Amino acid sequence: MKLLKHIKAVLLGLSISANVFAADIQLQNLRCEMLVNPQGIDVVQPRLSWQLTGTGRNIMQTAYEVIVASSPAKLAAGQGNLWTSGKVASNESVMIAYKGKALKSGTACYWKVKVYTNNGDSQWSTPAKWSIGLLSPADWKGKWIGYEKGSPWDSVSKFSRLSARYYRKEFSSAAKVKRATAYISGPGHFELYINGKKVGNEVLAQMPTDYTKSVQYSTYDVTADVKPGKNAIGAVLGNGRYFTMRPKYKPKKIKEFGFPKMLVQLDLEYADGHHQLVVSDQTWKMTADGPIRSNNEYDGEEYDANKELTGWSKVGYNAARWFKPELVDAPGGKLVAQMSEPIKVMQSIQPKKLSQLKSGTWIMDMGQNMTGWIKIKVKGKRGDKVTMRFAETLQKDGSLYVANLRDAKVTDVYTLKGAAEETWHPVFVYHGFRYVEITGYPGKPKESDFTGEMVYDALATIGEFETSNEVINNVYRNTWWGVAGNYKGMPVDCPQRNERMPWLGDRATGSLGESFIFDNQKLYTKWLDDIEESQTAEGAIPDVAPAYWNYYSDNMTWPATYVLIADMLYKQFGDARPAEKHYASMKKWLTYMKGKYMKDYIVTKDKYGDWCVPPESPELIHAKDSSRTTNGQLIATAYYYRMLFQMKRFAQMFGKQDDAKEFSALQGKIADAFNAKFYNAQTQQYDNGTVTANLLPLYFDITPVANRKAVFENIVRRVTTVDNNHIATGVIGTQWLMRGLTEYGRPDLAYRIATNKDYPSWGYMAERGATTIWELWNGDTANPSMNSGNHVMLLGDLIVWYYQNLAGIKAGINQPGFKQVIMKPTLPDGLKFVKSSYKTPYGLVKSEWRKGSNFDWNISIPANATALISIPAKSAGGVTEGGKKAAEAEGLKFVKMDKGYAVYEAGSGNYSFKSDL
Ligand code: RAM
Repeated sequence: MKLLKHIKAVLLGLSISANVFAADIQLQNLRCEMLVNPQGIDVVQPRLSWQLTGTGRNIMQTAYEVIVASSPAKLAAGQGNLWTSGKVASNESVMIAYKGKALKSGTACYWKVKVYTNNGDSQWSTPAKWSIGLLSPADWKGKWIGYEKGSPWDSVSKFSRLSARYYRKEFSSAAKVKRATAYISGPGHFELYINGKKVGNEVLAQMPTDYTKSVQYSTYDVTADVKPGKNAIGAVLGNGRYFTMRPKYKPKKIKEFGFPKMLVQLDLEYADGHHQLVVSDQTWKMTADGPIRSNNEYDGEEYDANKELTGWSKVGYNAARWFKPELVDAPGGKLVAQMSEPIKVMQSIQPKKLSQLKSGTWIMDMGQNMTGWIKIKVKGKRGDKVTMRFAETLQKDGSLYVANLRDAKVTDVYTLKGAAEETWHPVFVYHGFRYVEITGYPGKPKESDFTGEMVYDALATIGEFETSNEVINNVYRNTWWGVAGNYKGMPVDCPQRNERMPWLGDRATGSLGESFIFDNQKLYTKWLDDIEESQTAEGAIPDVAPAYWNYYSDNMTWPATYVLIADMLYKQFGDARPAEKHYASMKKWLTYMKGKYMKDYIVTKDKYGDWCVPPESPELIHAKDSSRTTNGQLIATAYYYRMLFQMKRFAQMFGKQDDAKEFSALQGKIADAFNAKFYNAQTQQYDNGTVTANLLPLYFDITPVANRKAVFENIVRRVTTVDNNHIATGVIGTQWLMRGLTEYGRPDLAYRIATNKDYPSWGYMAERGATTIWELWNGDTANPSMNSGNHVMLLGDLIVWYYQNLAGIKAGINQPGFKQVIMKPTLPDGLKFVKSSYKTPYGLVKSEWRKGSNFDWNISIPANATALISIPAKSAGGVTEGGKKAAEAEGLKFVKMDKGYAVYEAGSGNYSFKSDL
């Protein structure tokens, strides 16, 4: 292969240097702001990333060259009229800041890159593209339009019902457009149409925010949709999180924004350079009397096909009965570009079973607790109504179990028009369900009449993980479904009941585990902005952000997620910008909590305790037995300490030495006060000795070195005796448990907890038929008032442990974003193999090991990254790579033997190790 390339190059008359084809360097996955196809972004110094691949080992980039041009032709000609970086000596290939000409609103940027390595150079990459949105409010020429009341058929009451609003306008395009760009902000939900065709393939747009603080807009390249001559543009607006007016329904709790509204700007650019704008204003027409009769995230969507407005977004539609929209106030927040991946239909699922419950009532099993909707095919008479209700489980008699949905009605209704065949799915709602009750279906429904569409943010799945243990594999699979389904432009706690709220605490450590499965960088970057926007002037951070529910309870543990996620984005994706951007707000929060609640260096305020520990009796939601629960002040103070540890690192990163010193000094005082108050020197335990009470100070390094062994032994004693080798922690303790047990030398105990199948355990959930993760350890028996079947908060650090400890894939702290990969697997007895891979910003890391009498380990390190590899081995001499002594292998450098591991530095490439255990 290499030889062939060589010959080809000679034939082409190129000069051959020994190096040029050695590694066959290819460039792939060009990204701007880590998005594959970013349109209309409002970052004026966007960051560019690329990945190198190549054969052989130890490939490091030595320099790069980037060209950014304002047209494809210029780029092809090598004219970087926006930016020509020149040859920059650097090994950085992730998030390189653009340093070219100032980028103006609407600019399209075409770019390519070429790299030089220690092992040959690449060709220029294939081109990639990004575009800039509307950077200043003055760029928006349109007006916010809407309709600030309900229609006669609506009911703005407890179960608020509002029909969707349809808007349209015709316009003429003088000639063929060179480029057409549509900008739209349509909170709660919108669908945009041009000439009868929906623009883009996302669903449930606009991304949810606190619209009084910021409101997002989306940008689409619609060049292909606009024709010379007459055109029509249209939009449909749904409620989403904007229209949440449910008078008399928890009025203090729910934040209301008003009726759906929109702002649209279509920019037509012609070959001669002139622009024509089509904008939202009172020349548009609207109606609320269309087919979507009602839409409400919790209650469902009702669609009457007899009300269809056939051709409404096409030229020539007769809109005589439509009326002029109102000019309305802007939502209030600043307009910002959508910078995270949109929500899409990500998977289609065929039902597993459809059976008749009683005459006219059918129950369908999707085989999977999923989020999204059902697309139906139906044939019947005009006026027939098909009703679908959704639930996670069934009752004994086979009917839906809806008690745990509280008062969410989760009911979709389709009224037939009587056509030969009708297909339909809702567009402005989603449900969390495994089972569907179907009534009113004309004739006998067949499974093939229904398709489940799984809907979540279009994040790539970037991790794979499989082991020899079935419980672990099942839990991992259930995690995938749970995490994916609870991404809805923000991480929500659950997708089914009348809640679906972005609770901070649920994702504290979970977000780190999730980042091994999904490319969630942009989603969590956006969420940090939501959290910052929800901060009060005094500095309080709520438990739910955006604060759609008003929960400013001033605890430490839920808001701590703000700081933990900034750290996650830095470590996992190498992005320090969020930590830097939010540093002042995070510090402000800590100052606020200290001023208000710290007495003698103890934080006196807590709200949730170790939320959802396994209770003493099966029907309980929360334990009442005080030997199971953990002191709230202990939790709050330990978390404050941990926050300071984190903030100290950020302060050092950003050159804020005074802050770092201050945080450090406060840590010392808190540790002293904490140990004085909670540590019992006699029993060598903290407070009442729960696993959480001992684990937090131990894992956070509050425990003095001299006491650590004893405290850990007490944790082990508690787990093995009182807790009978089972989990006894809730949302807080579980965040550190698996790593804590493993790092202090008892991976076997962590493994035991991870592989249990009986109560309480993750395996128990799977054993009881869960296909996601439950809100409660006793989710099968607890009171339904708070018992979701699809909550991810109890995962704690389980997924982190799967990847970091079992697969042994971890980001190097000094070279974050996996520029350096720390590879060190833990081998608990009983686990025979792990097969895992992870797409880091540099490329694919693989770890596949198998343990028999020997240890076999195949790994891959991407180009332009390095690794520190720890191979379980009796001695360095017994380690081979590719059949040869590892010390002699290309790309490897032996560092030391360390507690049963032979440690090597490695460059990129594929390695195949064997060692004797
Ligand atoms: C419930 C939810 C949520 C949790 C809060 C404290 O409403 O279970 O996940 O974070 O309580």
